[in-house]
Amino acid sequence: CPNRQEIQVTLKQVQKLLSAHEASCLQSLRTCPKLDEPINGRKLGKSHRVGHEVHFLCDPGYEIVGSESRVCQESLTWTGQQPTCRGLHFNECASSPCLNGGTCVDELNQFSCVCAKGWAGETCQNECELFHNGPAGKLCLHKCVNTPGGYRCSCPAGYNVTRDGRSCKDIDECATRQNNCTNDQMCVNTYGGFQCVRVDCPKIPHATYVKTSPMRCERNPCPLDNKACSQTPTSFSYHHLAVVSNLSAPRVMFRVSALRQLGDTLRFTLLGGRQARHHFTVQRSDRQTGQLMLVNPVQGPTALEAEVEMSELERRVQLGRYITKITMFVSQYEF
Ligand SMILES: [Ca+2]
Repeated sequence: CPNRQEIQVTLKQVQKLLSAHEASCLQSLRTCPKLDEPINGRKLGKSHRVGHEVHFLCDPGYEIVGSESRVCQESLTWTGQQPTCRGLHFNECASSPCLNGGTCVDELNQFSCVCAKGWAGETCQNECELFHNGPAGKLCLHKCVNTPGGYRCSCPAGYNVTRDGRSCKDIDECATRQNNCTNDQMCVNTYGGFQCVRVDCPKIPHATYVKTSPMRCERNPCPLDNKACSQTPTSFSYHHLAVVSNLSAPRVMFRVSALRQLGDTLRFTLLGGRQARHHFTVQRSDRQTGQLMLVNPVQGPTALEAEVEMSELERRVQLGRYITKITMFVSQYEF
């Protein structure tokens, strides 16, 4: 008969065996979800237990797309992607990849396009449409024109395409004699064009004016006892500005200042009608200077006029009035 110690050893061994069996039994219960066979293919390996692997094969004439083998993981999910079997004679042209009337030619695992006249590129694409609002910004500042295999930018009349081929630069008609201004006119270059301007001195009762420079008129001396004459403006200055459309506001457009101050006070005022008041205001920037501010963006094409009056006073008595007329030519475009 075995003694008590021998029985205890045997029992321990049996216990060990049983727990190992239980563990492997439990492990075999842990499986991944069932996998389907691909259409036109087969699945090799039937076990869906953790750690086991299945393989996929495609029928002759088909190629596998996706994972060729997948393993059941501890998380009870399969590695990889469910594969499909794609016919070797898959038609790459099925998705109509050739644009703008191009003809698609199906080749092994690829396609090529025979483009219609005037188109080129891998898919006969229109570069203007493809890249017009790409991450690098607008392809062309103004307009994109599709060309075979590429594009070019075009600009409106009055502009040249810049060297980089994408932007537009105003042509200075005044500097290049591409203007038809007469001898008594002055040429003012504007964005996208030019203006011929002529300054005629104003005709005001009680005073006469004479042109002292192409853009300035000064009052002839008043008779000593003519108070009405001395109240009229001492001078008129004319200035022309060219700006693009929708210029951001507020911004300083022009400064008027006194070269030397005679009286004790200088006063700056905006003259003109409602239109001028809607777009402009006059502020003093220092003791001797007033500035014309644009307060609202202006949509072109248009021309705006503003008049700034500077008056000199000595103990509240007016010594002189100086009028500056500013004409602002606003372009049709924002460039
Ligand atoms: Ca111009």
